Amino acid sequence: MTFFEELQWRGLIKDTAGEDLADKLNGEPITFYWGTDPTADSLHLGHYSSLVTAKRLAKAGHHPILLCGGATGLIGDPRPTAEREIISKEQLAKNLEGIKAQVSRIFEGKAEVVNNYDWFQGYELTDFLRDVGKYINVNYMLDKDIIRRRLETGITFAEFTYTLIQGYDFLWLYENKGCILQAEGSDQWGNITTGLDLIKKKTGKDAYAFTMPLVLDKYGNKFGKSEGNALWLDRNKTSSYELYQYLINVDDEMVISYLKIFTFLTPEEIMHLEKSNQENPHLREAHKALAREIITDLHGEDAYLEAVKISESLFSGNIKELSAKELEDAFKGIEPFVAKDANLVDFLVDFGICSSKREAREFISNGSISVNGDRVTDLDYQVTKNDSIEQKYVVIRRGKKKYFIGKFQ
Ligand code: 545
Repeated sequence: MTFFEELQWRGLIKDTAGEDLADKLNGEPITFYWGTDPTADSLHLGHYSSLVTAKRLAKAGHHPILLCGGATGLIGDPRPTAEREIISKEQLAKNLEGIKAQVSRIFEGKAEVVNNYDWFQGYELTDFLRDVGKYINVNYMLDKDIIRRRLETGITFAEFTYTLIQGYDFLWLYENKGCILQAEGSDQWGNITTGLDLIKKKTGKDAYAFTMPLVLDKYGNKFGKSEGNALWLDRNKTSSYELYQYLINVDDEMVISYLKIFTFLTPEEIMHLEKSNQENPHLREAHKALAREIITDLHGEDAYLEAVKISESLFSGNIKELSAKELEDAFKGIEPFVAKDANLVDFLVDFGICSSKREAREFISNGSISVNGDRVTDLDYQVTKNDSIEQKYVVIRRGKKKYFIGKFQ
């Protein structure tokens, strides 16, 4: 397989520009770019699919430029549905720092990171209209998919102009950094073609581009959301454990396509996992590999091992192996109840774990209750702060799967 064939095999190629794109990607190192706007302080798993493709190109020897949109972020890329809220300059500056650090870390410091504000700052409006505006026909802009979809509900002049700014970025990078290719998610095709068009009109040359399809789950929803919330690449926003839980539970019929998109495992390794997924699905080798590869790339190996440890301890009931910090990660998003020393029966009723004393006694007697991982069948058992984890947390399990966490004052 050539490098380009491998990209196709992984399902990473949707739209393309440049007749000899495959030769360019298979050949000598080229300079390419990928961009993002600082609309949030972290990227999420959806964005990671295209970032990891950029990293794949870099690993194949091509030179990456990662663009953070200090200028484009001031305007906002039009969404197909409605106008964006404008973001304050302070917030943008904060987000920009977060994103810059994040993308540069994912590239292990080996990518060139640029900010388009550097070439837009002080660019006279009249110069911009002469240099760029004069080359792009409004009729052509109106024909772009996203803009067409906004015509009914309306679009401001600012958002309408956005594509010229991104288009100019490509031209600027082409002329100043020898950047000949742009790679993005497929929603960016309209902006990419503006850039290709400008480059052609101003230099007479053809540049290259490709987009990646949007990553979906088996129901056709965007990949990377858990109960409606995005899974962030920032460890402080989404813990390694949360990421692990999401990845280990992705749909069986999708896991192989995710391995192709998100990991650097070789085609042979992936085909081996595909076989395992078909023949021994209960081993979940493909899911484990997916979680291991993504979390290690994003958070490092230690974080991955910790996520596995939390998951296994919760699963097997070895709660006492976990530190207070690990418990906080495991129960993130769940407000612990305020625990007090008490007899277990009262404790279960007071904190809504059982609906009545009668039910509590029944659950305890039939072995359905464990405290910090130990099954308790003694009706006189006392729950105490002294027996809690790091003098802080008590974890009650009811039945096989229901967990409750309390925090002592
Ligand atoms: C700006 C100037 C350029 C080139 C690109 C841009 C950004 C581009 C855009 N990209 C998306 C984005 O999302 C917000 C991130 C939140 C922190 O809007 N106009 O900035 C996404 N992008 C990655 C992929 C994407 C795209 O960062 O390309 O398709 C998602 O997978 O939506 O000169």
